[in-house]
Amino acid sequence: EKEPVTVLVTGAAGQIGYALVPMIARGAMLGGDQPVIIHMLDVASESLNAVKMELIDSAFPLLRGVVATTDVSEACQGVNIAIMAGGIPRREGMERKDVMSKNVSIYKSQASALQQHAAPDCKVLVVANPANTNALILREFAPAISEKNITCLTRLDHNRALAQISEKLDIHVSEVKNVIIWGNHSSTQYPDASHATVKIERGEKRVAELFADDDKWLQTEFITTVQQRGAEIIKVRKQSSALSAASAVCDHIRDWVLGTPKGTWVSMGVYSDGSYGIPPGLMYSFPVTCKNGEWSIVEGLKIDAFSREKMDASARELIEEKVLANSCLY
Ligand code: NAX
Repeated sequence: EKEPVTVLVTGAAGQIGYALVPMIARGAMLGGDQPVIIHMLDVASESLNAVKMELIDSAFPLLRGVVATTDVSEACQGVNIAIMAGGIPRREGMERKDVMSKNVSIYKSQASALQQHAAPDCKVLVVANPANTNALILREFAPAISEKNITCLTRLDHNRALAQISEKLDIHVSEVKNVIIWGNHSSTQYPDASHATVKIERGEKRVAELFADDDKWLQTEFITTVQQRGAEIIKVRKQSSALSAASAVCDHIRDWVLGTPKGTWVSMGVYSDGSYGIPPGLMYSFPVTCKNGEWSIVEGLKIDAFSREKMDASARELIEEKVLANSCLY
């Protein structure tokens, strides 16, 4: 039998945490043959303990241990994978920027704890908003963790983009691939379908070709629907997305650890190396493929003027967030 993998979930008493921990314990993240130990951190100790009780009561065969704690060092001890969903979320009517300073201080201190106590090759996924900038803060205060091991979640946006195309074309979502979310996990993100394809009888067809009669849709409604989907869920549900976010977290880690299927890329927020003219030193969502536990940015895609402008706009917002975050630090 495989050695258990230790997965940390911060904010585990929150909505995403509650949806996520059973998925991890069922093998949706690391596979049905991979035992796991789940470490849960939250400041809400009573509801956190209740989650632990429910995990125990579920009698998950793959679950080899549960730690529920309000102590950051204990939570980070020996973790192989860290899902950082803890923080102060954005509520209806709140701007992302309002929540910046609270989250910056959380990510600064949790970065140090991870660097000190986690496994040296721990893979980190930041979910809590502002996700890209929280990840950047984490990177800055955990210099011992390789920058290749710090990412943020844009897979939910990626999945939403696949879903919109599948709904519009009335085909199954598994037949659509290679959309891209560029940039920030915010309303400036650029959902790009210009390289996306759908499966047809013998091979693949470009999504853009299928929309030849309605090519405006891909450049207008598709983009705004994906960008605004989070806000739409909040409006209808009175709470932000949780089950789809948890599922996207599992997709992100599974593909990172086990690899992306041949010919398929996914979107991940990663440290920019300057690819596609995006300033190095930003956490920016790119198309990536994963192999042997490492992601690499898909290079060489053609970028037209329409895309360029949108990609740069999101980069500009991330630079502004970075400046704002730095001003919150001292
Ligand atoms: P909740 O408010 O339900 O849960 C957050 C949890 O974090 C709470 O239980 C809270 O007690 C805990 N917490 C607060 N401070 C903490 C600290 N210092 N250490 C540990 N835990 C702490 O929010 P939820 O809906 O679960 O969302 C979690 C985060 O994900 C939010 O920041 C949210 O904005 C973000 N999201 C990011 C998404 C993405 O695609 N990147 C999509 C979904 C989600 O909106």
